[in-house]
Amino acid sequence: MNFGLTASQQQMRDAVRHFAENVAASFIPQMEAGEFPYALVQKMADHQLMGIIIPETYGGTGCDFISYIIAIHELSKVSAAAGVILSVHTSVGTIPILSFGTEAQKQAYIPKLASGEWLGAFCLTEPSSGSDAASLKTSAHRDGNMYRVNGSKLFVTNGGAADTYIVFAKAEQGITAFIAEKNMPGLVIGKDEKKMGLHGSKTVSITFDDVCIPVVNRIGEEGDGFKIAMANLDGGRIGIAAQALGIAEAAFQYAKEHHPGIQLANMAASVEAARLLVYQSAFLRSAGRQCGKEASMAKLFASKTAVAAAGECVQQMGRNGAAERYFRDAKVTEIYEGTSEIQRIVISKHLARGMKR
Ligand code: COS
Repeated sequence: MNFGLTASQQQMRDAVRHFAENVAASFIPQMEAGEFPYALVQKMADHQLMGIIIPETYGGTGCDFISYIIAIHELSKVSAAAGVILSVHTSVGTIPILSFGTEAQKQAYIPKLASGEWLGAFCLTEPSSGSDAASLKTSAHRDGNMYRVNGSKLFVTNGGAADTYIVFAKAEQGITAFIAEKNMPGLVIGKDEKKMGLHGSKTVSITFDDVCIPVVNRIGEEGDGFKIAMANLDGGRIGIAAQALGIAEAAFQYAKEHHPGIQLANMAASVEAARLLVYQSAFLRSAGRQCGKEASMAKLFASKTAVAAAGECVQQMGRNGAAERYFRDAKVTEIYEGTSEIQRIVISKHLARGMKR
């Protein structure tokens, strides 16, 4: 593994760092007040971040997966909420179409998502199934050239702001993935969740009340949905690990500036270890190699490090400045896109199978 970044990856890092510090930072007060930052998403689009890993043929920026992870990492050092908006839009809102969609679906959706004209979201979790994703209850009944989709989804990041929703429902042959659009009759957006952190990032419930989704919007075959969800969550988990790394680094820097000293040594070592795990998993995914185990390890460790670093920061600083925000933002990285318990299950399944990279 090469530990250095290429010249273009370094350029990306410097450009996103500049954007985060000079543009994204100015939206923090608005986001902390609970407003979704539509104008920031537009600026992210203007800076070609919304299609960062989408090939240029579909209107994207054409960067590699490592550059995408750099972008989330740098954004999240300044605003973890901005980081998750980009991560969900890309990893689980857009990539399922790119990886598993038909050419017609790619032509219809990817250019709009890559340009940032449209925002993407992902609907897997339900009121009675979170970690046990396979037990979801939303149904999809084939009716001619349509599926009638009925059920409820919970904790949909970007929900309400998003134009497209990758939704998982049980059809005759098993869990199936579909592309739904926000204006489809019967797709009802619920109230914003009141969250302890990540203010400004939208989280809603969504009800599918007899939503007619055309068969041409089915991703893959009936029954392929679970594997599509899992395969995309591998990449999504690296994105959330990068977000957690950003929070951990920001908390560490903050503590270092205000209370430098030997008590920071453990935090420094953990942040460095998290960085290595995050970039190792990104390197594997970028190379098209198996990365399920490494993605889960990166998420497990980076989220734990973010919570510990932000906690230490509050221990030293109280709720002064950004310390409190880091603390509030860090916790969910141990919960969403698979809890830490789920990451341990995924890692142990890999260990049991003796799977190599
Ligand atoms: N990529 C591709 N396929 C995968 C995969 C991956 N990363 N992980 C599993 N699969 C496949 C398996 O190969 C298996 O296929 P076969 O039936 O052909 O052998 C199938 O999916 C079922 O896998 P597995 O037996 O591991 O599934 P389980 O139901 O036992 O458990 C867990 C899977 C618990 C790991 C899964 O339900 C999970 O990740 N849950 C958390 C969901 C989550 O992250 N929710 C957050 C929502 S996004 S906000």
